[in-house]
Amino acid sequence: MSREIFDSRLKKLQAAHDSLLQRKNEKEELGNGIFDRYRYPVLTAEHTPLIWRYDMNYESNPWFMERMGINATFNAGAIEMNGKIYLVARVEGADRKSFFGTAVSDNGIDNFTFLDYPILMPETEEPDVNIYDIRLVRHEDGWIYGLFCTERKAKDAPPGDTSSADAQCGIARTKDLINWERLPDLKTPSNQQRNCVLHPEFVNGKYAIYTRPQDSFIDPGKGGGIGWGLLDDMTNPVIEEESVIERKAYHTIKEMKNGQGPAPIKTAKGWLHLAHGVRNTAAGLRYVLYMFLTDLNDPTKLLYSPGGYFMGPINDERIGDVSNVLFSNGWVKRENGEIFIYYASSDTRMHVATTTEAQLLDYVMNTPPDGGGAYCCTEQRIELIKKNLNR
Ligand code: M1P
Repeated sequence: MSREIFDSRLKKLQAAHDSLLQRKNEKEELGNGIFDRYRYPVLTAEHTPLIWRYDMNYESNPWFMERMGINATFNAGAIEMNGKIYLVARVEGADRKSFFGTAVSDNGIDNFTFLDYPILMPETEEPDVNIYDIRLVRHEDGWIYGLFCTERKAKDAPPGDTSSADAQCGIARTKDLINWERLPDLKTPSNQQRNCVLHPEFVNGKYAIYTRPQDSFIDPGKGGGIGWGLLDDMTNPVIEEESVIERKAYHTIKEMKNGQGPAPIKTAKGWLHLAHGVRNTAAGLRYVLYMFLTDLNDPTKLLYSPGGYFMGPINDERIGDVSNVLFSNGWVKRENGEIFIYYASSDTRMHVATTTEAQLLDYVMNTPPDGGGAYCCTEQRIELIKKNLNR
């Protein structure tokens, strides 16, 4: 076979990939004053390197076929290092397995480029079947920790049950985002765990972890919200006592479940939290992002809890492998107070939204809390209308 097809496909695909990676992102006009969205996603399956997907040798791949497809890049942890922004994304292959791929950008808004090699996350004695949703935290002990979900087939699944799974919190640490040391999985009093996040500072001399206790793989059951527990040693991570600090609640955006997003950001007014809330609808689960603020000295003490969602899926964000989902497990506060929020839409792609600490504190402290019922919520709105008409 002539090399014509191979050469021409390679050239065209390389040009398309280069132009995708070099594309400038644009801030969407107007916005809501709380944050700015951007026109283009920052990571998609097409951003993954061609060398991850194609065999580039004519002898073994004369048609220049895609050998190992990538389905999606989403739910990325984020961190700033040496002035650059790193995203450690959940990269899902066509085989449904996820792995972590690290992409870097100078400005955090565009030109995210994956490092040549994904992270080959070391395993514990019990191999992971899937790993995803890493939260990166630079802890005051000097390590960068990655807490992620490790999923394995449920041990008690009856014969023929090929879907019951067990989710737990995997833990690894690094100094450079390249070399990772795997630590034992987190042990807690709960059956399963997802959305576990390390608090960046010691609390009363102990490590603190936000948890999300759940009875089974999808349904948190009596695991009533975002939990919290303390532990002495990350190399023997055991939480003896787990308490729920941010509850799911009837007829709210977190009616069915909620989960801590990235690690909270320390501000002068308290710890600023980004989380996801899930409600059920006739069309399936709807995931939105919401915020709350907790006490600097006691991160379990809720200070402000704005009602409703901070960010919900719009336009193309609504569509993907798991539609109607926004999910965030990464954000970065820069020295100048700017905050870059990295969020995934519909389990398919990554976006950025930019804002500042001052804007988010204003939002959190001045948005009315959930009124609990239609009458009270209408009263809250009438109060706003009156204020505007009488100004
Ligand atoms: O599909 C939506 C999300 O579902 C899970 O989140 P949670 O545990 O809160 O339900 C996770 O699998 C997450 O990766 C996914 O984006």
